[in-house]
Amino acid sequence: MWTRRQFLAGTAALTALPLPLPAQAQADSSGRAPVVLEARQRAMSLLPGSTTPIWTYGDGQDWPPVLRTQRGAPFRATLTNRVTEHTAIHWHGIRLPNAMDGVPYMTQPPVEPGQSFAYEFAPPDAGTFFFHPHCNTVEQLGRGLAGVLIVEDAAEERRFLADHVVAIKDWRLKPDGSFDVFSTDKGAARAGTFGTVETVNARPHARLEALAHGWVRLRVLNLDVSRLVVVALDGAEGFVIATDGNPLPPVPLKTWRLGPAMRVDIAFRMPWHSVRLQNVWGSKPELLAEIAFIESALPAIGAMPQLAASGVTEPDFENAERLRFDLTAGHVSPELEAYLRENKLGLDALCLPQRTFWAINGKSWSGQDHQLKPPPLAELKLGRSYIFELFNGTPHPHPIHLHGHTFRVLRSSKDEIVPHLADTVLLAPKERVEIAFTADNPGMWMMHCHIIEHQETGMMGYVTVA
Ligand SMILES: [Cu+2]
Repeated sequence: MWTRRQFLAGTAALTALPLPLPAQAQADSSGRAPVVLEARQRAMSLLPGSTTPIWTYGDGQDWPPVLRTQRGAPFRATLTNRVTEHTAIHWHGIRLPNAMDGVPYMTQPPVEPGQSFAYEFAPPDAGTFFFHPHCNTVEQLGRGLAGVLIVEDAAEERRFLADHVVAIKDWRLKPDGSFDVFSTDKGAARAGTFGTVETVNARPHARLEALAHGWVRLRVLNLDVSRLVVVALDGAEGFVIATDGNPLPPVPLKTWRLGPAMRVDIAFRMPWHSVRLQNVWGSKPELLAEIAFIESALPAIGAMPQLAASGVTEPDFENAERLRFDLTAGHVSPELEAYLRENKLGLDALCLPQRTFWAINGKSWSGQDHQLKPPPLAELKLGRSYIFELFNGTPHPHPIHLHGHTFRVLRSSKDEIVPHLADTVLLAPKERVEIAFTADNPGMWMMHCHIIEHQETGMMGYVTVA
């Protein structure tokens, strides 16, 4: 299904794509070799004059690795673990069968060093997705274990002339290029422990190109474990065309907030001068990507390519059940205490029990792993629609991610919301947000903060759908 070159093409390539897709990308993958993903350590230069022993699924030259597949077609990938601890792959945002969701102990056994695990699913939605481990994530993702999964829709008639990945991720490095500690109590109990080296596509910023007058698509992904960015375009009129991979009618882009794990696809027509994608979160804009123009004979007319419609079922708002989830500071829940008592376990049976800083509905589920499973946050009925009312009662923002489902972000107590589909929603301090979805995917689905240290110190739970 994949040629080695396609897999290694990485992020820098200019994909000029009004052309038909290569035959192998359209073919059914059954009978073909699956994508080979080896999680292994490789040397990569992130700081001048030094190398860093990153963990990656790629070849260590380009980061992140980028896979492309077709909507509705079988996608197969074999993970082989060549690192020193167990791992797995969670396919973030993909509405897939529960057994393919990649949560160790919850949906599959952990993949021990030397072992392999075969993933297979047919992605039902086209768009910009990514994949990463769901165990000891602050370290495994911190070391670089992540990749981009682009799902294409063969029904989309016209493609963007330039289609670029812009992957934001910071690295916690010492001056010699080696990794610093991935988590600190100070960070975990507050807004997160931040990287020391900020990168886009593993460079200080991305340098991209596009033909003048052609339509450009930027697939912007926040793959960092902690950092929030607010993206804005300088030099062209941009449009938001997809959120977390899901299309929406183009909305003029002023600024767009991206918490960890969130994605936004931005379209613009390339002018005869360079365009800059910036992070305007701080006091002064920070360059994320510079898009240089290539002279062209393209006409200045022509409409923006349209994305194929989403296949997500609209919730039945009239009959939806409303459930409330409060995000707060944490403690060890009475249930967890009872479990420990019944099983004659000490607090040390919990991973890092002293580091339980966060909770959902008063329940903390902490630890780098999911071995000790509390009761679910909610038991959802298969086929029923739900409105989740999320409230952030803390002084820090939290991007909340629900597995296995794509929800509609309805309203916020703070901001005017552009209604959109998402798998992760960012809540500012004291913000109340409503999301709605149809619980149409059976299984046990994680719901957690994607500031990974918050997840691993308590802001994690799951819902069941049956
Ligand atoms: Cu959080």
